[in-house]
Amino acid sequence: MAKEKKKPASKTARPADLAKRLLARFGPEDRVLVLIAADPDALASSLALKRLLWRRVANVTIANVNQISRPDNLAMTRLLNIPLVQLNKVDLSAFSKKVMVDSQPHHNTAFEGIKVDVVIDHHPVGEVANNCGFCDIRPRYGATSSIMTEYIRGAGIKPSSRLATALVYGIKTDTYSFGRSSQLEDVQAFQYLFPKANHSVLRKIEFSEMRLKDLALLHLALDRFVVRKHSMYVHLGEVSSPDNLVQIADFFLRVDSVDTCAVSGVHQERLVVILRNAGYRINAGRLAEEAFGEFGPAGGHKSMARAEIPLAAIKKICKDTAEESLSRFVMRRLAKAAGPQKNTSAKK
Ligand SMILES: [Mn+2]
Repeated sequence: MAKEKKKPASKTARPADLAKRLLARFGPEDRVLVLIAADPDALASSLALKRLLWRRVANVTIANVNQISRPDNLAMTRLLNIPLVQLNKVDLSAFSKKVMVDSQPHHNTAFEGIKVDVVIDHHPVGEVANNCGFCDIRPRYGATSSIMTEYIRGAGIKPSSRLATALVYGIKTDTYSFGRSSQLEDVQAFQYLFPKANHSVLRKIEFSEMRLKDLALLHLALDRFVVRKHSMYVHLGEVSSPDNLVQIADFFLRVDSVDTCAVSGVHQERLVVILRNAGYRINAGRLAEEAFGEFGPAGGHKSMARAEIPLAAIKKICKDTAEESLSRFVMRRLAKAAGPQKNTSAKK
């Protein structure tokens, strides 16, 4: 009986056996704490674990270490009714078992010193995780949601549409809709879950890109934008977070005739420029570097780039830091940087 304890959760074990071994670690008296760093994959995985333990333990509490701020994550927790508590408000001694999904103890300083009994994850294996009683880490997988789907199926559970929706979104998010780091197992889990998901809820979660308070800035952007051929630009003045500039840039790319866009604003004495590009001709990273590299950190890749210029660095060029001066500065630098690219290809 004792020999079974040390055995690591094998990657080749059958899902049914694995599920059995996982569930054998819990008893009806257990008060279980599930620790997560809340993102769609972690949220879905915690919901799956809660389902696996349903009627097998006294209770399950899901605690997130981070503050959720992304609109899609907020919509997901609200619409799928995922009960969460903040980890720093939790009395750890009130729980007899601690489980970590989609994370490992070394991922977050807030996890330090917490002895976990079970870890199920898909990130590269860290040392601490190996010391826990039941450890199933499969770095090959694109999402922990895919692993959890195997547990659900292995345990003979038919997932509710709420759980299926969560897991589908978890897999989609972590694999960038199978654009990268996905495996056959992720596809198989997705295929199984897809018909069971609620697609209008799923679409609503995916479309949740803004908070209500962000609409004021969108209003300003729609009021001010300029279009030149297939490019769009707007300067938004002082913003509370550069993330707001990203939202507007992503929104502009929804316009069919717009391939490239730039959105700028001021945050903490820095002029932040966000570039987005979906066309073939332009390389956003190179454009950012050429236009703004001499003033501050600037770069990125073909489709996304950003520059952060200390306002002090452009003092000599801009006569002041009024919105109009900054807007003109960004437009001029971008036009100049984009110019020679066209010429070199035409010279040939
Ligand atoms: Mn994940």
